[in-house]
Amino acid sequence: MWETDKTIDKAAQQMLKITAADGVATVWDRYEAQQPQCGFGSLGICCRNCLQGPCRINPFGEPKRGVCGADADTIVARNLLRSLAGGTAAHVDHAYEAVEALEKIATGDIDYVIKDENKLIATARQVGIETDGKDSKGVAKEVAQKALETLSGHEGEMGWLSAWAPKERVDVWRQLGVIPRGADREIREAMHQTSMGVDADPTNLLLAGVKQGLVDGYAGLKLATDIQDIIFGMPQPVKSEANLGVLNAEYVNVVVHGHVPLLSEKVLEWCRKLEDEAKAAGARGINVAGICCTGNEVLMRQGVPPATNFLGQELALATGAVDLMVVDVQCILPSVTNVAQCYHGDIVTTMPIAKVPGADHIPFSLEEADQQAEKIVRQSIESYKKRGSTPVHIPDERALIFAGFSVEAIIGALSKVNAEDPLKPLVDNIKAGNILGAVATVGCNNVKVKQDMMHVELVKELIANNVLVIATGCSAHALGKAGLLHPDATNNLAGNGLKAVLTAVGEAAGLGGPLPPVLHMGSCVDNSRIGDLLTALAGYMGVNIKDLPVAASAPEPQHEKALSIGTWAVALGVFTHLGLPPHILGSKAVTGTLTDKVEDLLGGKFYVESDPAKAAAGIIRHIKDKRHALGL
Ligand code: NFS
Ligand code: SF4
Repeated sequence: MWETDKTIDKAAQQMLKITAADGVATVWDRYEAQQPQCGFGSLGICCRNCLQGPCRINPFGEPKRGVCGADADTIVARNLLRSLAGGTAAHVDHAYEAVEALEKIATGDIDYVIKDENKLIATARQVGIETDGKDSKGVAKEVAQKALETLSGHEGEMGWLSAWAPKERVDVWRQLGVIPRGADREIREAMHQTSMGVDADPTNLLLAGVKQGLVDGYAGLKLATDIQDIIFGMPQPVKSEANLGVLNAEYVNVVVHGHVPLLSEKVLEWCRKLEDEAKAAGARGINVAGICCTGNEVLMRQGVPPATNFLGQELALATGAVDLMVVDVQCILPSVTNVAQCYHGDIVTTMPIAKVPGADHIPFSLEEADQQAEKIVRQSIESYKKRGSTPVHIPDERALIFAGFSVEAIIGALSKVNAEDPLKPLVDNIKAGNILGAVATVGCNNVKVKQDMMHVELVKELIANNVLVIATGCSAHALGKAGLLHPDATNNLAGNGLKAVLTAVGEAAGLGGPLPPVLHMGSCVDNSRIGDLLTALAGYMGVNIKDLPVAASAPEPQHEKALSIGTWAVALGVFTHLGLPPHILGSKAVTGTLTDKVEDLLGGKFYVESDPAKAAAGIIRHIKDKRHALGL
């Protein structure tokens, strides 16, 4: 039963037996081969930022300083800031692609359109653009211009932040001197600040880290979500299914993997257009499934079923049923080509910065998006024809899920209970204690944790204690596979207070039953929706975000992006749980600041706990403390 030590996902367990029998290495095997992992790296006390190194600090004795004189605190803080800049750069680059698309839509030379004019107008007004008497392309052009200033401005306060952040927060950040200018300038500055012989002051480095968190939140997450909503439409509740059982042997199976919906939306469009060609090739049609966050994007807006999350990507290929996996950027294991070679299926990379040896590269551009998507889908049909006698093992595992809970969709459901004052039923129930509080579970899988276990165990405990959960990213995938994005989970697992509220809202919204106990809000960039919801709730209750009975959790964080998102959450004043420590434990000063002292400055802090029951207890204790402070 070794496979149950690696994952709680039944489909993944079945596939692991197959890869083991076939002698195909997966992420779990490579993790084992890495043992023991380097203790210096784990503690964050190695530095290779200059050619006099690499240097490492002995946590138990000498040496206490690197060749240049940097001590453990400096090295840990510097490494953390570099990681934060890495995660932030990924989100900001993603946002840039969406902004570039909006700009080109406005000037009329690409095959994308504006699907949500209301969001365009609302966004324009919020960032201070006069919209009266202008057509939507004119407004789009100005919005794109403002967005570009947020990305590349060299002075002043970041526009997207000023437009959206609560005033109380802006004052706190301004006092600390952490309000960012343009994103590119701040990311560049973090790289400079951490280079040899620049900043040695851990406090100053950590404050720069907070600034990266704000860049991530506003120029990454929020900007990407706003522009993607404008181009692809606002998510509305959808039903779908999750897990490898969504693959279908009788269809051409196309898997979209990566992060930016500019590619996946086009591929989906062409899969629908070329159905007949697939049928002519002997298939029953084309079946599209998603992995990682681009999977969340097309789930939220199009109902495309998610096949699996981060740790399952190789296992999807091992089914032998994936005819083509097309990827853009982020969270793509370089091993996917090996696994595909052992089984079946083409791996197609599309971005100039994300190539994988052994994959086919079809460069994707906004100008030729249609031609390229068409080419990719045609290639998937050709690949299907070559499937031949490859054994196909699709685990019969799929769970029904509901997704698409944008803030607008949640308010829409609540307005069925109280049309005049939609937030009132939610807030009244929080005040009355039927809902104890709310927790956002976000982020990745990490091979160091049994796949999905932390997400699922933590959330079961929270909902049993009447905590409403909202989820994004690979956390939402994990919870979906485990049945927690379905109304049955409300009936079977939620505490009585939470169950009663979700039932009342679900019935008023015409679902004929409760809402799920976990509301799927989208991809990792959609964490901005959580920020919007918290801002709205705090505003409605007349308190600050840091006073709300809420928390965030990345139960199985893996990517640098998860650290940047977490830092933004802490900067907002949110108590933020991590199921694994980042590589900072080699500095007591840095660890102590992030898990304790920072609370006095920002109202939020990190809380690290690897046991799901203890983590739930810690989060619930925090929520109860906040309720108490509010007199609830
Ligand atoms: Ni978020 Fe998404 Fe998943 Fe983690 Fe990777 S897919 S952007 S980084 S692993 S949640
Ligand atoms: Fe060593 Fe300092 Fe160079 Fe880092 S910057 S490698 S600690 S000499």
